[in-house]
Amino acid sequence: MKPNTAADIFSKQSIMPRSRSAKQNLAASAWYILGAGAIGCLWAASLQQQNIRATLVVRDEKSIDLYNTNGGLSLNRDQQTVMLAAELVTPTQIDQPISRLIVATKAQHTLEALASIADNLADDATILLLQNGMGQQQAVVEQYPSTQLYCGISTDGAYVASPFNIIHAGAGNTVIGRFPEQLSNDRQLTALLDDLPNQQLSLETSHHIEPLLLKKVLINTLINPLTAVHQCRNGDLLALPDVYLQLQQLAAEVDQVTRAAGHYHAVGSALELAREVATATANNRSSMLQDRQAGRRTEIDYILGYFCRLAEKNNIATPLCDALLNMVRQWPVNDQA
Ligand code: KPL
Repeated sequence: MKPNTAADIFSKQSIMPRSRSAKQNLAASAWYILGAGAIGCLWAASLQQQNIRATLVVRDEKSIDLYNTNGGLSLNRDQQTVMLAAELVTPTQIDQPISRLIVATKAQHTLEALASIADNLADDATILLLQNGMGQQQAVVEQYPSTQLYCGISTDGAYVASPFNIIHAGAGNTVIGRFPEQLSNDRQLTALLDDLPNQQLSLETSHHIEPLLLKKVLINTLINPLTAVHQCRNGDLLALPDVYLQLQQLAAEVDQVTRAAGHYHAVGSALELAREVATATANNRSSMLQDRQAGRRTEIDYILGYFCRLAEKNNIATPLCDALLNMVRQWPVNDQA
């Protein structure tokens, strides 16, 4: 499938003929997964354990070598380690239409990752985004308008101990819904859930995923940048008085933005939400702190950046948000990381 260019998005020609239907090919039951990080590998392993075919799409042959050296994909859950034989391909090795796709990359890599497999993507493919952040969902809808987009919000705690060795440290749950939510359909949502690893992971569906996405991005906006700046665990945001003051200020700015944008009734008080999650995940190192410490590019533009853009649109001054955004953007990035 050819992605829409910006010009296409605003023209009528963006409605593409359905040349390759998911129902017409045998690959329909296989999931392809973009992003071989903790969540991508956790889902690949969980699908595999439930006898649903899953193929991880990796960037290059180097990743395939790493996988072979590891002897497969290892998943540690409940103090037990299982070794699974996942299928791995690079984008150029894909020789079948992709009708089901999970995207578990960092938010900022979504469009680039989709572009790498776009030639194989069925026009009516089902795409499930398992990511943090806001902004990328709309971009996918605009660039791939004939696909069926779903988003999952997960509280599963998983990390990569070393390449292709995944620890599922905290069993959470994942809520999945159609994006945009006006297109939500009972039958399709139930059918989707049946084809996901619902025996290995705790999965739920919702017809109203948008407020949940907003809440999640709000929580990440409060917790991730401050833990990354102060290099502290989530619980320290509440325990360290100077840091807690900043959390309060940040929450006050975010509340002003959600009020002005008409989202406050859906998400509620930012400070309350952040306090709840920081308490429940007190011992966690946030994903942004992990990215900073590993020299990876952070998802700041899709987390705090989302609120800064919303603030600007609504003429709200957000000095702490802006300062944090600039600070995090300037951290050095090691592109090999
Ligand atoms: O989602 C998270 C993250 O670190 O990205 C939270 C909820 C803050 C848990 O650490």
